[in-house]
Amino acid sequence: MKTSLTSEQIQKYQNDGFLSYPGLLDAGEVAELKAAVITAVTSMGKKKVTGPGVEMEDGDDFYSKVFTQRLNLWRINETIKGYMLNSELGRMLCQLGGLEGIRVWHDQALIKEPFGNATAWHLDNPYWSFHSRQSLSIWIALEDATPFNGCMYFSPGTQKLASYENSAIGQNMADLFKVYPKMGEIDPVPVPMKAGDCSFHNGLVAHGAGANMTRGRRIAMTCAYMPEGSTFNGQRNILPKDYFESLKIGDVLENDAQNPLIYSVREVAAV
Ligand SMILES: O=C(O)CCC(=O)C(=O)O
Ligand SMILES: [Fe+2]
Repeated sequence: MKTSLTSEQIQKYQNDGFLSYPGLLDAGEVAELKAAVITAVTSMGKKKVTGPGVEMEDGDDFYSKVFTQRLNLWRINETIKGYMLNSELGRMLCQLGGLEGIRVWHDQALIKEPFGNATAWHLDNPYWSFHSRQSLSIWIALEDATPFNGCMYFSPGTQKLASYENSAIGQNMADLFKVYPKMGEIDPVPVPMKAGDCSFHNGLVAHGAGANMTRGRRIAMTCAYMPEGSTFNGQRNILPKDYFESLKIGDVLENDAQNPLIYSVREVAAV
């Protein structure tokens, strides 16, 4: 895995709220991670989130046909864990976000199946159980992602216009721009990728993806990360029932079994 960043790339991420990063994985790594993702997703059947305490299942509704979404695969597959919790990747995420430490929020395989629905414009962080202007995600293409099969699109700089209001990933592509009309005045940038390329995006940048107009699968492995020290905002999102019920608003989210710390400047300094 390539984990080096230039100062230009960091600057670009901070201005635009996203960064296209070619060549994260080589061909051997793509094959290894893709096989692991397919095995893990297949083993879950219709269950969406690994582990006890979160009973979410796929249906036949519009959202279920945006992508096959399976979360927290790192818990059931050592190969996926090795990539998503990689400390060098963690260091890179901290450089991008200007952070001192980073935890996994959740990973997710996002497979836009043949003829799958488009992913409406949305923000990520408002869905989650903490609010942060610096949360971020990696989106790794395990098959080529093109404008035909549903590659990602980002609207540069929109993270600066966002609060924590959101719109659902529903049937209307543009609902987000009813909440944030100024975001709708910015030209979106498509980010086609070869297998092994990735993007990074801020949890408050506007993004979406087109429909899959092909008969092949668009397979992506993604992971959302939470800045160390983030606090509970009262939303459950995918927290297990018992853990959710034990939390009070304002508590620091520092449960290593739920949200492992993958990199911290302080821990490196202490070694
Ligand atoms: O893969 C997609 O279609 C959307 C992905 C996304 O919204 C995300 O990774 O935050
Ligand atoms: Fe998203």
